[in-house]
Amino acid sequence: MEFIFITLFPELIEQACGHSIIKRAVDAGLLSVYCVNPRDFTTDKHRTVDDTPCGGGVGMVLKPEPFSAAIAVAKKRSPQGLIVALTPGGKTLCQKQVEKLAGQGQDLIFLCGHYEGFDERILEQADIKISIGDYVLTGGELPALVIMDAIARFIPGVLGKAASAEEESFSSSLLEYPQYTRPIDFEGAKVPDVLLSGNHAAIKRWRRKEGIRATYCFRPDLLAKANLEEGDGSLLLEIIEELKGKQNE
Ligand code: 4FL
Repeated sequence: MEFIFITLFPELIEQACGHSIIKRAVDAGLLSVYCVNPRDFTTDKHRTVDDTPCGGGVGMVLKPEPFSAAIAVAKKRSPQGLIVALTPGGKTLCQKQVEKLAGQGQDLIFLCGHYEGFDERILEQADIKISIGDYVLTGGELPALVIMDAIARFIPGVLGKAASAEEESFSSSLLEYPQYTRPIDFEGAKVPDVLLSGNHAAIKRWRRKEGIRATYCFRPDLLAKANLEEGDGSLLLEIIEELKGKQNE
C-alpha cells in the first residue's frame, strides 16, 4: 500500500516516517511513502502557491493550479489511489473508517492544505474529505500522518504478532483495562492483588470489569454501542453499586 502526500512540507512527512514502527515498515517494504510538492508545479518567479480570496476578506487561499498538477502526478503514479482531503469540514475519523480504508488496500493520496483553505475546485477533486477532530490545525500533514499511522497497524507484518491481537480492544468499543508491570510496589502504589494471583479466570473477569468501568466513567458514549457479552450487565451493575458506595463515603 502506498501513501502519497500532496504537501508543501515534504520534510515534515519524511521526518515523521523516519522512526519506530513506520520506519521499520517502510524499510521492510510493507508500505511506501511518496511526496508530491505543489510548489514544484508553480511557474512564477516567487513559486506562489496562494492568493487572496475572491470576494475579499482576510487570509489566503491555496491556488488551484499547483495542487491540480500535483494531483495529476499522484494519479499517474497511482491511478487507483483514493484522493483524501484533510479538512475540518470532513467526516470525523473513527476506527471503523480506518479499518475500512485498511481493508480496501487502495493507495491513498492525501491532500494536505496549509495556513488557509483549498480553493473549492480542488476539494471537488477529492474522493473523500476527512477531519481528525473538531479543532483547527496549521495544516493537513499531521492529520494525514494520523490516518496513515492508524491504517499501517492493520497492514500484515507491521505490528508484531502479539500486538496485532490487541486490535480487538477498540473494535469491542470498550476502553482498555489498566495495565501494570513491575515493581509490585511503586512509591506505595500497589499492583492489584488479583493480577498476582495466578487465577486466570479471576484476572480475565477483573480485566473485563475494569474495561467496562473505564468506559462507563470516561466514555459512556462508547458504552451505548459496545459489543457487550453475556455477564457484562452484572459487571456493570457491580460497578454502579461500587460507585454509589464511594459517593456515600
Ligand atoms: C484537517 C483539522 C483535518 C482537523 C487546518 C488545516 C484539519 C486542518 N482535521 N486544520 N487542516
